[in-house]
Amino acid sequence: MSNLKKKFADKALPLAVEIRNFVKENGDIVLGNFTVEDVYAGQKGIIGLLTETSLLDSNEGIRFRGYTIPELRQLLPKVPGGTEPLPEGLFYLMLLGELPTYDDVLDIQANWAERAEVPAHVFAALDAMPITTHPMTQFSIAINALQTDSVFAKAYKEGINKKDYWDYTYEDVCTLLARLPNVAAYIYRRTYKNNEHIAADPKLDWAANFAHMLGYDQNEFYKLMRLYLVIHADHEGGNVSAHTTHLVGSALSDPYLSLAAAMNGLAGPLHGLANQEVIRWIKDMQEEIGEDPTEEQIASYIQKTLTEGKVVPGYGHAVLRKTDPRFTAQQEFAKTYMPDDKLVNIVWKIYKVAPPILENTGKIKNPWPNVDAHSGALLLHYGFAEYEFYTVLFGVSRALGVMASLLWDRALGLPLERPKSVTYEWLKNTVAAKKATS
Ligand code: HAX
Repeated sequence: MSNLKKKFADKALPLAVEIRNFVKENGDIVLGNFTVEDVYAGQKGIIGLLTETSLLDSNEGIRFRGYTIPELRQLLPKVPGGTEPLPEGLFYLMLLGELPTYDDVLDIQANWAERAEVPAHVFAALDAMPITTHPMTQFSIAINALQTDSVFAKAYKEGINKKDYWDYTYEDVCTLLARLPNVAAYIYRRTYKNNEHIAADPKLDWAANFAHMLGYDQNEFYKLMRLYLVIHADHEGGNVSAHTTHLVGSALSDPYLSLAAAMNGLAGPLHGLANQEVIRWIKDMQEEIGEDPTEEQIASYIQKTLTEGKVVPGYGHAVLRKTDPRFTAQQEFAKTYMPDDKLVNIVWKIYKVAPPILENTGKIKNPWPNVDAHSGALLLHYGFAEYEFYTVLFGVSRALGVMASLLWDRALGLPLERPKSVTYEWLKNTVAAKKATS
């Protein structure tokens, strides 16, 4: 058994017993209630999910197992002489709640490298798709195609004790995470680079190897990829991709099926697709106004977007109420490596101009930028211009968080998710009955 797997079992299995006892003892304690508005508000703010890997505060932003992004940039292991944290280390932290050593990260790297070979039929499935298929659709298809190797699905079919679910899930999670960069790089090279593929370099870390297979071998791009894959990894449990993983996984769909479903959610423009939409929106603005729009011109383009009943991509959030620290981390990276980049400076101008305009609408709850407002400009700086691919990069990263959470779901024996829905008729009758008695 690998070190990480043993440490996870030592931690998770006793905790599952402790939590079961805690719920038995305290299950009747009332913690909240719901209103009529809640029924229509997309469950925002309703506490009904358990996610251990990260927690989001609306003003401060995300903490991964208690650590902010600036803290992670300091504390997670880096390659010797490196400046950005390694995402494998974040996976370890999310899984165990402890900071890894560099050796722990090397262990994960070696383990994932052994599992990374993608079965040929996955590439054949991709090759059967028209080249114009959106990269996120290809990504979802590829993850479903990888499912043929699910050891959880195979073991379940043969019959396993529920106490062992976590074990098979662990194997699937590690194999899936090991293969995702290869699959994603294949989609990129197939779609945009003449089907000319680049073999993995096992000497590189997970993020740098991904950059290498995509065809971006500059050291600075490796750094960007490490940072990118860390900051997009998790955002507590209620966002569409994390929640979908948990929901689909709660039916004991294996990690492949759960992640493919999550990626279909990430592919929505209000969620992960916003990163491509930001660049598309800026390009459209440049086409209409010119390469280097002034602040006044940007302001009127934002007004026009709102008047046309469209969203300004990269701004707003269902939980956050301040600038997303993931935006700030990327801005800091840009200030270090590309302070004079034209597109990056447009992103910064939008940051200056957009919040007061959005706030003045009186209805947008969060006028500040989210993670997607900045990421595309960084990629474009290095010549990574195929913006329809950007959400796949997000997906590779998001897999780290949601797969760590799924593993906890199975270790804790969390049940099928099945919230109650009601009809409008039910609501009207219940409200009328309540009013009559008050
Ligand atoms: N531009 C224009 N209108 C916006 C807006 C924006 N950036 N953000 C919110 N609104 C509008 C909503 O559409 C809603 O309008 P209606 O009442 O007419 O339906 C109103 O303001 C209230 O919305 P809200 O309560 O502030 O926001 P929600 O929690 O409903 O939605 C969203 C949060 C992120 C979906 C929203 O802010 C949005 O659409 N932003 C633009 C798309 C985007 O950047 N998405 C990425 C979010 C981060 C993420 O998940 N990354 O993957």
